[in-house]
Amino acid sequence: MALSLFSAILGLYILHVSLALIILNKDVSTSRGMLYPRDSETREVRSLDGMWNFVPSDETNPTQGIRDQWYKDDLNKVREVIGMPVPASYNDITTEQSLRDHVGTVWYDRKFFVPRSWAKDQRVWLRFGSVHYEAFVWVNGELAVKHEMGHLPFEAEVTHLLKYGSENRITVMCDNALIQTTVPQGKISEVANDNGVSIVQSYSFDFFNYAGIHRSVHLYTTPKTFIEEVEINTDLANDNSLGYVYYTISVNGSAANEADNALYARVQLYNREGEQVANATSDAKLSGMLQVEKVKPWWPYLMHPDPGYLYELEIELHAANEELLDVYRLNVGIRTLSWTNTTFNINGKPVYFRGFGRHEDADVRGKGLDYALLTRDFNLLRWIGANAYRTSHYPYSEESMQFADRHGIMIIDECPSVDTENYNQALLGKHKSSLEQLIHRDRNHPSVVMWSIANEPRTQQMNADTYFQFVATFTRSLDSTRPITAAIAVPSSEDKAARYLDIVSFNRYNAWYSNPGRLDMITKRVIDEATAWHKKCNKPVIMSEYGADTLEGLHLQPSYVWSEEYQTDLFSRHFKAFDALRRQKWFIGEFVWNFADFKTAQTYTRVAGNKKGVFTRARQPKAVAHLLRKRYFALGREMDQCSFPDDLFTYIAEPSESGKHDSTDL
Ligand code: GCB
Repeated sequence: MALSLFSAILGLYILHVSLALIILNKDVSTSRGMLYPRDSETREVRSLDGMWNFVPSDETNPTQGIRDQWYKDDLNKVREVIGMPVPASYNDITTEQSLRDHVGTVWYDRKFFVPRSWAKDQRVWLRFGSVHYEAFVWVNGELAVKHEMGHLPFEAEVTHLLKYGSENRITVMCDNALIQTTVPQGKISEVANDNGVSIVQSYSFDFFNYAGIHRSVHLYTTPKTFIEEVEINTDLANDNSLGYVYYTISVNGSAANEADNALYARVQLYNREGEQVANATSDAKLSGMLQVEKVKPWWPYLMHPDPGYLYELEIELHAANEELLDVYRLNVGIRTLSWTNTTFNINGKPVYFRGFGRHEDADVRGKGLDYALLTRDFNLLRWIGANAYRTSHYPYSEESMQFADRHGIMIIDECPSVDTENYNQALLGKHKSSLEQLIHRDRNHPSVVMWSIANEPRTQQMNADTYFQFVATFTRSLDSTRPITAAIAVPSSEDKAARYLDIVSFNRYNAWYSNPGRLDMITKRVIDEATAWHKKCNKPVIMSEYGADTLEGLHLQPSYVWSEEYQTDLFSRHFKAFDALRRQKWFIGEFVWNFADFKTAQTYTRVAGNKKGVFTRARQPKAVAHLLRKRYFALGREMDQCSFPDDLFTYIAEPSESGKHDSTDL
């Protein structure tokens, strides 16, 4: 009897545990609208960037502001406020450790006017480029919108919340807490300190959990009936001389007069000179196709003399009586992507990626959008001859995606899932939602050539198989025109997820985390690991991270860990492996970790952050940058016949008799 009771309890326990481990593939809500705010003859955009009032909540009382309704009045009536720039992370703006490391909620508010003319016959929208991690927004004391997920935009119609003749107030509560069901994951605990306890946020990912209003805040108007979504797909034919632009438009609202509800769109495409090269009138479903003769395809940097060619698509929405309702313009690059189990092709031509993992990170502003920094970064990418980067480890600003389109830099677009583990139902829902929001935001960018569904997920763990099958299938269902990858760090023999990818990317730190100092233990290991991945999955393979922390100005000969010489030697041993792998054809790219030094959480392995940058945090080259530049241009010349910049080589001596075979002539 006792035994059977015991087995019954055991049975129930096993059932309970296995139920907890079952993950179901549930639907997630989909985002709407969110076109990048642009002025037009029917729309007006206003920026709310600038100085806002700011106050952190007490860490031990993060919901006090909600309970006490701080949003009902000016923040300076409830607490003493300080000035805080928007956009910026708040962490490094003051001199206070308590704000740098603050865990939980902080509050922002500011006042603004909207012109009286906005009251008439139109709608007003409030849009945030990103707030990390969770945001609650009130306008004049009323809740306007809530959003969870850093690095992605959100918006709400606020027409009914605004005062058109007097001053308005906007209040934002931002929560940076990361737990096991947020993307990315983290843990919050209470740890004893000298005076009691502290709330401590921990996370395993290797970048500082900057928070705040990271990107621009816009108010913009649309007509009552307006273009809410645009989806573009492109194709090429006749040896890339004929281009096709397929468009689908969604409308929000209906025409004033029922009879006029059969809306249609007139769509025109302009080249860089502003000449119209194609036009079309949509069908009643508001979709259609434009055909472009003598098309200029979108090519990556150094793959063509005129990379990043963009057309402008002008969309006019009309009522059946021809009344013009709305106008929206966006840039379009015409290109094709295709892939096999050994290649990745753009416009039918195989691509070899030479790029970087990066971060949105800078002194003082943290992850805040900064056009000066963005421009400098793209100048450096061009200087060094890179043709790609991965948005490790979260979506980057929409403005940076526009830069990438224009400069012909290919983007592996990553969602914010880093070090994913302890797979659970709530996490899956948010992970899928992050991809849905990302794809919705970025699907029209020609620069986006691949989706990365995770960085270093713990894919050896139980449930990783089902979990990633769901995530990959979901991603593909949203966009089948781009391949899917993930940057994996578990050994190929233990991984359970790569089979669901189209392209396998792996991260490995030979002669750094494993066998530090052993430059003689790189080349073969890289070749062996890439080969093992290809053998296991029969897919193209990328090395998505390799590198060494390097303290600028530290020179040691013979090379020694942390010195500029060591980083240079370590890269060179990787280049040797990559060249051997390139001969195998299925090896399609090399990505350095990292573009620039960046801030991390405090730990004894980091000296003021991660120093694996090829550039310093101030965006100046370390010694290795010059080596990498020579390689990236050499690869560009070998594969795409690009020319060398005049200053690629410095004069050393007269070339030898054999002239062209001088060792510097790669
Ligand atoms: C990795 C991670 C990256 C880290 C890097 C490092 O594998 O993907 O986020 O910063 O290693 O330097 O440890």
